Amino acid sequence: MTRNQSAVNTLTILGQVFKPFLRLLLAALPLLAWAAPDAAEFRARREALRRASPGALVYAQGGTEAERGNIRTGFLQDANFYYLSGWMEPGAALLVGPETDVLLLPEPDPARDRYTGAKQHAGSPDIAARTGFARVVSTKELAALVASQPGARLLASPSPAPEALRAAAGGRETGSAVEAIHQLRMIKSPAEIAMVQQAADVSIEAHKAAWRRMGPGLFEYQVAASMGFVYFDAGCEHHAYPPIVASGQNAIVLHYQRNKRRMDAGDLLLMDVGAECGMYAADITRTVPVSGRYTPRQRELYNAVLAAADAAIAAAKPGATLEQLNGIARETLKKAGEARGGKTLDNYLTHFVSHGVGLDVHDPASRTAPLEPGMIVTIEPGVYIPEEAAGIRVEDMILITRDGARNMTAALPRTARAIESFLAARPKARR
Ligand SMILES: [Mn+2]
Repeated sequence: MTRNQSAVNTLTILGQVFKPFLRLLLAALPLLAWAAPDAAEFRARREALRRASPGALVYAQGGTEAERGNIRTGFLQDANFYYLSGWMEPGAALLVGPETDVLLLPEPDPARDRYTGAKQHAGSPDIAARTGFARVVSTKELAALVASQPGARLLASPSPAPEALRAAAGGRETGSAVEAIHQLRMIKSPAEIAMVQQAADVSIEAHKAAWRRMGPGLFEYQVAASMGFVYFDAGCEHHAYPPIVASGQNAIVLHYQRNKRRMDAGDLLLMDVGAECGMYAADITRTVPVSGRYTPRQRELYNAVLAAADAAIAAAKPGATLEQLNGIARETLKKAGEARGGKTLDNYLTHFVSHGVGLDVHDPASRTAPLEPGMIVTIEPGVYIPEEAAGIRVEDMILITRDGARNMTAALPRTARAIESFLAARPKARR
């Protein structure tokens, strides 16, 4: 799916909500499409990689598809290759050399195309304009291109080097280009920030749809289905990760994925669900009371987790580190109280509280390097207390700005009071 189509689909959702304004929104379409990364941005990323890897010849390989396509998952493009090329078709690769960039496209394959559609190749009309690469050649030319740069260091993504590069290198040593590409990916451009915000906004609507539907007697998979409907209906291509819809005791399992339990009145329901839209991921968690109101003890624990999230977000700014934010969240939980067994709540936070988000739901990020403007990370403290059958997590996505941080997912209610008000305002017959 092209980026333009994503914009159209977002407009479709908005259109349902604000039907009278649909015409006006459609008039704004070129503006929204313009927000996505364009050929000039992909070229600038390759230039940045060239500057970061002087004297190197970087080979980045895209995702490949099976002869008749990837039956279970569909085709998935490699994130590093996409970041440098913007190219969405299978079987491609690129070279970023000391002087020039080359896109390598597979030879035409009519037998495969019968299953997965026609692909562009080096001889396709206007291929330079379609790809944004001045030079587009067949993947068969890889060995000759590598041989033409005998003095260059060979670096590869993924690493260790794929078979195609090792064959073309003819015994020359190959290093990793992954770290250099990840360094670039850590800082999001304005176009990328807009893409992540779009995935976040659609995912927020998915969470709200779940809250409208959920209640005692419903199965976890039914809640997951309601959430997926919202983002697939909006044109998003994938779950950013398998939906985690965990009621009661299940919420103690951090990456619970069975989603088979029927929830009861009095349970908490943890939903860690996000969409991938136009290649960019969202990652959001809320924990809500199935019957509409938290018990006093649930509220106490929820408020402790929210306070930890708020403290970490308040400390997020350029120069701070994720290690520090993790420590602040833990310290807040420690002061907030104890579980029934007598241990302080920080003992029940069994994971790190942050990671990057972008093309991947766990995008490149450093725990120890200073945060910089343009980084997008999650803040997601939780407590998982088996003896109280309580698993609570609150996860937001924050953008590091010049002087602090902006919560990109603040539009989804976070406080116990705001969540209860939302649930109380639901229409009565809603399933
Ligand atoms: Mn996460």
